[in-house]
Amino acid sequence: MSTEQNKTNTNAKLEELDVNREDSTGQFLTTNQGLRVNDDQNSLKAGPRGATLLEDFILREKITHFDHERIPERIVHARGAAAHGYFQAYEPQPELTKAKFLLDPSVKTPVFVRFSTVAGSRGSTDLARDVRGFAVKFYTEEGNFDLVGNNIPVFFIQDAIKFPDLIHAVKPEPNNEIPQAASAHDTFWDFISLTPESMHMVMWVMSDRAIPRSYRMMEGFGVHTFRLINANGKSRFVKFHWKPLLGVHSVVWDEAQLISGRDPDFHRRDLWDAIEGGAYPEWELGVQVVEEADEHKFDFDLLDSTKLIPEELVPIVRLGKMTLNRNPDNYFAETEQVAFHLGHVVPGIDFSNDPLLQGRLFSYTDTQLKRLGGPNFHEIPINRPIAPVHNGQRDGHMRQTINVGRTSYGPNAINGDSPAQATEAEGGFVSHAERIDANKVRARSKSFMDHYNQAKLFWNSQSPTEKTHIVKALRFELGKVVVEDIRKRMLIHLSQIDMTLATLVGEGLGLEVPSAEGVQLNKSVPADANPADYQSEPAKSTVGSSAALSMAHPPKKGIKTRQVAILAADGVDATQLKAMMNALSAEKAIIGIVAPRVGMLKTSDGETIKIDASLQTTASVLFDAVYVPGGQSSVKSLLQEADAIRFIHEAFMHCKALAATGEGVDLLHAAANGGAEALLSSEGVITSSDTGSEVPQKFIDAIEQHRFWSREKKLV
Ligand code: HDE
Repeated sequence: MSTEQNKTNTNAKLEELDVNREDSTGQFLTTNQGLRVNDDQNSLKAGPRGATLLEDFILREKITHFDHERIPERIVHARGAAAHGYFQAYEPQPELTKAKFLLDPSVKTPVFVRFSTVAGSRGSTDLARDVRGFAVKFYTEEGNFDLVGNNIPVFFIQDAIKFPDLIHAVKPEPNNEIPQAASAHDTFWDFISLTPESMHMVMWVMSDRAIPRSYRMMEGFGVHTFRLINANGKSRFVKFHWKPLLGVHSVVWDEAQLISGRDPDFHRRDLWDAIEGGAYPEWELGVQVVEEADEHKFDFDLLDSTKLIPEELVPIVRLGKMTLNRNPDNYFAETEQVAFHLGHVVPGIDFSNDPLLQGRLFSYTDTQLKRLGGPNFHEIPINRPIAPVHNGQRDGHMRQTINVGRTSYGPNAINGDSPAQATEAEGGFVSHAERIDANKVRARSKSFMDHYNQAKLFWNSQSPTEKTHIVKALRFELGKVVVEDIRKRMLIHLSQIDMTLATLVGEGLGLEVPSAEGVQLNKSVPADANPADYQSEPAKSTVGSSAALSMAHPPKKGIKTRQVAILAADGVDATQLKAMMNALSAEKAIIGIVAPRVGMLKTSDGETIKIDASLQTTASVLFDAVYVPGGQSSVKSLLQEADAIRFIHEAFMHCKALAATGEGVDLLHAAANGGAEALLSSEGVITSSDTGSEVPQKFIDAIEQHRFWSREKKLV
């Protein structure tokens, strides 16, 4: 596909997919051979009450296809949701890279992005406490570039050889396949408590980063150190970042658990609805750049995926913006069959020797062979590059391409030696010629042996609320662990990070923090090694903090796409309702009218409005804020509904913005369960006993704050 086509407003990949789209509207039903079907209700039988005949090729075709509808789910990241969009560079970056999609700001490079959880099966809940996958396929004119990252900048392990162990430990336990999509069980914490390199990542996973409010409000990270190479062959190390333009937000753990019951598709639906509603999610792509000469200037190793580069040391350079503006047509064909691979790179992007990255370079093609059933998965429409493909690879299961000609080898003279290798100047990929002078060893570099300092950096960087949530998460997770030794070992690790953290978690578990004296904390040690060589020092007392690691600091960015519930029943005060609805709509918030039943609602001035959900079909956890307008009969009906009381109570407990006007304030009183004074005077609760013309703006300002943590009891 030419650059010219990418410069137009069309999406070259979406157009290319057209050939594979099928639309049955107005068409006859056929078999897979195109034969029109006359009777799709009855199989062919020996008489109306007789046995079914083997001859029934239509029945057999239909049932056979059905029997084979499933493919293996991803071994990790099975649960996901995806969308199409494009990426556009801000400025040409020739000093950094020769990758063409970063050189021409007029080019819109098509992308397909899949977000996921890691541990759960395909049908599991979106709101599990887990890392989120953030995988982007760029369909560039030089071939596909996949940036297969997560929403957390570090990882649990340093070497790919430990990945199967980590995943076996976190997956449901093998004897009873319990628990689904949860790390709160013995085998996970058993492994973690013996693997101190995971401690930094554990701090992130126990933080609210692991329960995002929306895929649209998550950061993304390439995790590993990569290389960018410019046209002169100059290589620099980089870390990739995605920064969401809606800011970074999470839910609270109690809410996450309730959402899992109320709407396990919460994130999937949120992404879908936002795109359908034209609120296209956006992220900026950034890089932290490290000159090769500076490779060793940090007190951690750039090749160690359990470490991040604090933004205070290396700021992020924003390269461009990604916009997601189209939902897939078919979940299976696109979201399920998309096949990402770190090894899908374009000239100008290269790898570092991070041993985790190196292992991944093997794993992704290997897994697609099994999951998608053979070596031709690159021909599946969603995986097909928009750049032309020519090579001598042939045949295999489900081959689509009809390669013409006699040659499928090179060199050849019969076809003029085509397809020809490209020189570097012609866009041929040349691996960075890194100098290596080393012994072949199975070893872990000494520079990987600091396991606690960045865990402490993360802890130090959190706000008191965030710290409280980490402590509570650890109490929850370790509280679910049955084997007490595992809890104790974890407390020792936590004490190596921060004694306050360890003590607080210990209090929740009814345990004193045991001494680390003489304990071999790292069991991830080779048989012949001296365990002392694998031991990490406790975190230094001088570790500082990094503002970028906290979700509390980034500026708040409006209330666009925030979901606001308005609780109402017949007789709702029309003036108050309309004033609020107009104000919220002007800010592009999404309003849900929630009433005791579905159908239409009569307002005080006799108008009818559509109810979006009944109190039975929704819950406050599916909204960001709640408003109760006045209207005597409306509020009277709501007061009789336990679900309405609970709605308010839960929203308050989850620290959300609440507003009420006129008689609506009575519902807040009822929900306060005797503590009305405390509730009504809380931050983020806006009330007015009359029509409250100032309430809408105050409410909007409150929603923008996302949550009012002052309502929570702090532990730290
Ligand atoms: Fe993956 N990972 N991974 N991973 N990963 C897979 O590939 C693997 C790792 C990530 O939406 C699998 O197609 C190994 C880190 C995402 O389709 C598999 C190691 C990071 C996705 C695999 C890692 C990731 C995957 C399973 C340790 C963040 C979902 C299905 C060396 C930077 C992509 C598949 C999608 C998927 C292997 C570690 C991100 C088995 C061996 C670190 C976002 O190949």
